[in-house]
Amino acid sequence: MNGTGALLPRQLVSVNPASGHELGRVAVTSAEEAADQVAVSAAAFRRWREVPAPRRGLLVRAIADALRRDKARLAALVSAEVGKIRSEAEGEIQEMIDMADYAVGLSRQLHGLTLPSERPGHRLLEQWHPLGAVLVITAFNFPAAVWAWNAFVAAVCGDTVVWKPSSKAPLTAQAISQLVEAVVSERLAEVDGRGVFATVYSDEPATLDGLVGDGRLPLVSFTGSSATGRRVAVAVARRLGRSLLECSGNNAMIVDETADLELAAQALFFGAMGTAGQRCTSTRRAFVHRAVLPALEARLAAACKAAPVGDPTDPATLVGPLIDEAARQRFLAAVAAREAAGETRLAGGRALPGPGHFVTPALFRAEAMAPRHREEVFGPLLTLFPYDDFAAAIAAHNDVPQGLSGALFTRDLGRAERFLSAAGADTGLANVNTGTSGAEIGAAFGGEKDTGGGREAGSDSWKAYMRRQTNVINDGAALPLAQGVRFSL
Ligand code: UN1
Repeated sequence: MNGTGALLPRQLVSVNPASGHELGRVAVTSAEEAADQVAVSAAAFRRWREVPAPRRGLLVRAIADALRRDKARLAALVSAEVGKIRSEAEGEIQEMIDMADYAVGLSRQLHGLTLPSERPGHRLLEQWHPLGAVLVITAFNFPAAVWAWNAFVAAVCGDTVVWKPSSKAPLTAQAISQLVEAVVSERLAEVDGRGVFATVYSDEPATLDGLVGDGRLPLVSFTGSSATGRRVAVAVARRLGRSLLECSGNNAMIVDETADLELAAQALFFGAMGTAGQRCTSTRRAFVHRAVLPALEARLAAACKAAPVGDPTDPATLVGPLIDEAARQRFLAAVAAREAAGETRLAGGRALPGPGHFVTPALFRAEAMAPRHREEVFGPLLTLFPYDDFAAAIAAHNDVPQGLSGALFTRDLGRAERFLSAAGADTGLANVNTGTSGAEIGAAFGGEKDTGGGREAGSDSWKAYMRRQTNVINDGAALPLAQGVRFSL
């Protein structure tokens, strides 16, 4: 209550995880306002779906231009709000730009099919129509790019987008939303994009429940933990909506005895410690052939000990802070559990004093997988396991509930093929001689099992944002029925 007795809206407080300082606040969208926004987005959809797709692409192209102009400012904000080092924060805005460029091209390629009919004078078609207003829920670790994966594709497909960003990164979402709003109003004469993009800011479960249960949102795209993703999927399924899930990862790399160890070490170091280990594609487990384990272990331990941890705006820093104190405590608990279980700590795993939620990159060696290795840890932690048999290494690689990304370093062609075969990695992304994280947008991104099965970004991921319609056209003078059925007057 303020002095006049009126209720002030609650605010999301954005805190710089490196300094602990408040960066700013954003008013929480109430459940009623969120429902009103859905109504506005659903109404805007009815207009937007009739704008020709290549014209819709023009709006996304203008947004890409604005992002290019504003890249440095937005990257600085991502860095301040979620603690990414400068190069990764710039990479995140670049990922948005790449996605926008991709979507512009896609706006002229939303192709259907023609199929032969069994009936004389008939033709079968398949075409793709816009779906509706789409809810996009994103996480703190990619506070900008994951929205772009969804929003730009959805927009060229003729959908409108309601964004529910992470409550830990509201300022990034606000800056992007303002940039988009400015472009939409500048371009009104060219293309009417009013109501195509909207944002609701909330950390209130009732608002989230209201949105995911709202039948006016035919698709819910969710990025976050498997636990929350499961709840979202159930709520959306109850109303027979569609969900597109990008949930947890717990990714592994296999390094065999023929591998280029220097490249493998670099890929493991970036995969495990980059973004302070807070990617869903981060590498948490490495199965290393026993013959090369000592050499790789020494190389990685040295890298972890030398890794500059600290202020993400310092160009020398490689490992910034964890997002908040709760995240740091979870990381330290995972380290403690590994020590208690008798794993060998080769480097790091300690909290650093001072403001900010910093930890040193943790490297462990364990003899074999245990239940603790099947849970996702969101922080800079890598466990090395020795292996003797390649088939057993693939089995261990797959022996987790999650199924996002996997990697193999080898010079053996047969093993590379085996890893990518039906009996190989069970992950949505599987790489040879490159790491688990850092996917390009041109291909489909997503994973299996508890990761949720969704695919976003490139390839044919756009089909998730459209409805398929099968058409039969008869240009003949008769009405033959399929399967030879006779039924005439
Ligand atoms: C995520 O961590 O949520 O492949 C997405 C990558 C990035 C996307 C990660 N392009 O690591």
